[in-house]
Amino acid sequence: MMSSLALINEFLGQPPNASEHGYQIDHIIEFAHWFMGALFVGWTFFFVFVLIRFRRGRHSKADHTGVRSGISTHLEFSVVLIETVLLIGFAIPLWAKRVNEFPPTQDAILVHAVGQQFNWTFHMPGPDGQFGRRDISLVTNSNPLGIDPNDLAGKDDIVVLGELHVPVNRPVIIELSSKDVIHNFCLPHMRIAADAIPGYLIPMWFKPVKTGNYEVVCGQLCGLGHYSMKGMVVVDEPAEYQTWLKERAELAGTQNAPAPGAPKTENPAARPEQKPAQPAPTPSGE
Ligand SMILES: [Cu+2]
Repeated sequence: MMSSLALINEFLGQPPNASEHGYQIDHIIEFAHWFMGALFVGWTFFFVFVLIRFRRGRHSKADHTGVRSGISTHLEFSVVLIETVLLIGFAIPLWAKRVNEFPPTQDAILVHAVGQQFNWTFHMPGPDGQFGRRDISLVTNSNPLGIDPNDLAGKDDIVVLGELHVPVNRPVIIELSSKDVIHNFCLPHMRIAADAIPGYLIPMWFKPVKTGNYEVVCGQLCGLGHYSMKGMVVVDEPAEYQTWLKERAELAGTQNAPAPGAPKTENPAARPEQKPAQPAPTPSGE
């Protein structure tokens, strides 16, 4: 339906859209480019007109007073008014809707995505639906997210490096954080991106409507290996997703079980008086 207008998006190199809201983003990009194109043509004609109309041969002497009518004041005021209406009436409310109105968490797939130089790690709550407590002081090579081994909620948690699976036609809420510098979780096919900032939990959401493999790129220059900071979001049919989830949960069950005979507290930082670094998983949209 928007195939002719969409040519400009193809020209700009936009990959095909795979999310529910994506066509709205495409539409605004198309609109903005065609609108700018019209302004460019209009101003070019005006420029040529002015070159001819005020040529030296016709006005050998400059007029220091210039235009005497109030038309330019009216025009400038109208431009300010129209832009104010566009910004306050449309742009800000639409943006607020996107970042404040999240789908209900019980219908959604909840994931934590943690950026670090130079990869993405995904954390899912496992069969119990609860994220285990995370503490930066518990981070080791085998526990990249610092999940507390003494927290029961974390026993079945699923941690995957680089590749996330989600089912098609279900909203996905991703809470972003970073272990080192500012990264950006950018999903071009889903028409969504958000920064991952150390010390913050930033929620974002989208609803995939097409199965397939979709690349995650880091959208912030985050260091020398930035170019290689890629991940993958695989959108599965619900049955395939359940299979993946089950495999991952079984793997997590064997990995997270405490080794027999291991000392109770290996890390002194895991003492109970340490305050939890993990807020409630419900995104508040701040
Ligand atoms: Cu990065």
